[in-house]
Amino acid sequence: MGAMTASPGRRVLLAAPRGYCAGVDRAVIAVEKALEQYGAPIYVRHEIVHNKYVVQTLEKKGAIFVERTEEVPPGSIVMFSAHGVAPVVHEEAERGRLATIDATCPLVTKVHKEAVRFAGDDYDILLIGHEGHEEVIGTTGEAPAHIQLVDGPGDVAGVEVRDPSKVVWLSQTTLSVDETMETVDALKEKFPQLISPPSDDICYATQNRQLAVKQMGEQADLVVVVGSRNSSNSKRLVEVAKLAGARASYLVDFADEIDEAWLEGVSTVGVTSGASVPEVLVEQVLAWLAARGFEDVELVRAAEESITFSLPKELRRDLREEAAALVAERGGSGTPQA
Ligand code: 0CM
Ligand code: SF4
Repeated sequence: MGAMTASPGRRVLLAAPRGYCAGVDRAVIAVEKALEQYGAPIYVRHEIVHNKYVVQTLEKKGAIFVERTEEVPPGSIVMFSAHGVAPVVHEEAERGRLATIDATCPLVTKVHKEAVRFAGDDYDILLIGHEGHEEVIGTTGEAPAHIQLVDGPGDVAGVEVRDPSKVVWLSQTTLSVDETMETVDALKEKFPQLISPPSDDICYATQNRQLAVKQMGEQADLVVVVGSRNSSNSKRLVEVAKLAGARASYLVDFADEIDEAWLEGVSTVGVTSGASVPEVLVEQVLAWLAARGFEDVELVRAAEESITFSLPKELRRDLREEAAALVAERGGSGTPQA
């Protein structure tokens, strides 16, 4: 190890697409814009996106991340993360006299709307997703009486519904496409009349990143995925890479987490990143690899992406004034709620 020039036979396959999706880009810019327009602090309920570096960088600029709405002092501005929130969280913010900015990805909002519609038609909704994930908590909160969570094929045996002719499945946006289809097949076997969501709930970005890593995994000995441990879509890339044939695959937040030992006997390294990962972190991984003889980089392109989302409309309002008015109207000392 440690050669400073390109070594014969050593190469890097770089996935495309990788990194930021439209929903993450929008959410991160929304925090930055809010800080510019209204000044610090801007509270953010939950990590705006599941990435350590993004959170640390925004904290330095004046964002304060909290897990519960009740932690935000009355009269403040609070932003909801890209993963979405349950309606009850909007009520908490109103009770807490907070001005809100909703950075929920429009593709998560789409799933919320599907849940509301099917619950309105009195369907039993089987939500495929990972227990405890913020997005699943938010979506379930739209219709808790109608939704039950199915966390993988292993959960199917325990699913009971009121009327097997009125059942629909929906899903978290950031799941493994293949594993979800396994779960759906098992559900269909149990409930032959199960209906599918009107359009894909697993978002375009999740699907495209998995397609690229699949192609890469067929050729790479090792696949390094840049992403944080709590990032569902990033973790799925590690699983997909291994299933596609990579001998090993690891998730790292930063280049310095890569272990030299992972390179033993490796000639092709695949590199990709989750939807919440800034490109600078990938560049650092590529530099780390280049310093060890992996200088040749080939792009593995699985799809082209051009989608963008407009910023949350609340950013057009004077939220400092609104927050102050909320406190003045209903009284409040500015101290946090119990
Ligand atoms: O949902 P996941 O854990 O993959 O979140 P993330 O912040 O890593 O990625 C972007 C999103 C959403 C919603
Ligand atoms: Fe939206 Fe998909 Fe990005 Fe999540 S991963 S923020 S659902 S585009």
